[in-house]
Amino acid sequence: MFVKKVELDVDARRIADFPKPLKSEVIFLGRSNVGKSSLLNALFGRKMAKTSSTPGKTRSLVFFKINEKYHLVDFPGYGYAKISKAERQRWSELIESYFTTSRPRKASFLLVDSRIPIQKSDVEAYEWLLAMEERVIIVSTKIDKVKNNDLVRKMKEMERAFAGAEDIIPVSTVSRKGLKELDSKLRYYVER
Ligand SMILES: Nc1nc2c(ncn2[C@@H]2O[C@H](COP(=O)(O)OP(=O)(O)OP(=O)(O)O)[C@@H](O)[C@H]2O)c(=O)[nH]1
Ligand SMILES: [Mg+2]
Repeated sequence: MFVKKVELDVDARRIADFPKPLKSEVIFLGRSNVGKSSLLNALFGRKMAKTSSTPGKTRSLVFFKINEKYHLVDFPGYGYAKISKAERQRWSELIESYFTTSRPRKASFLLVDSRIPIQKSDVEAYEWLLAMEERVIIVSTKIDKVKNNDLVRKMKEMERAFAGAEDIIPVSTVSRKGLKELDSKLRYYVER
């Protein structure tokens, strides 16, 4: 495992809360409930990020300090209809301000739910990241819920929808498939 030590550094609700940059940083984004916080916990080897079966659990930018020199950031999910307009506005301002601030970001891990069709919001998020010249790694989540044949087809769809991504990695935090590969990708990007 790449992560040897993890601490909650800052739970940022406003731009003023963002911590001082460390050596490097990678971020985890995706629709609400796609499994961002669960995946971080799997990479940490312990439950540090809050998870929930109801969407909209993560409501801030949660900066975890790992191995005393890097940040991994857990983002609030997009595409969740049930939050108030004001709250959604606050999240999108927070997320946009994150990208306008200078950070030592090495890569963005964009999580996409393998159980459902690729959503317009996923493609929009992907294109938005590409337009900002981000290195994007697509993580196809919850593959324990998808039959092998369907997964092969799904991966082809993702290759088309996310052409230009650095990589597409299928994972499950339940069966733990793909976690080893993801762990080594994380190390690669954080240390590059
Ligand atoms: N079957 C299955 N369920 C998963 C997997 N990963 C996460 N989940 C479940 O999906 C739900 C949402 O997980 P979270 O990790 O809280 O999702 P999130 O993307 O952080 O959600 P928000 O913070 O609301 O944006 C929880 O009920 C998890 O147990 C997986 O690999 N397989
Ligand atoms: Mg979360």
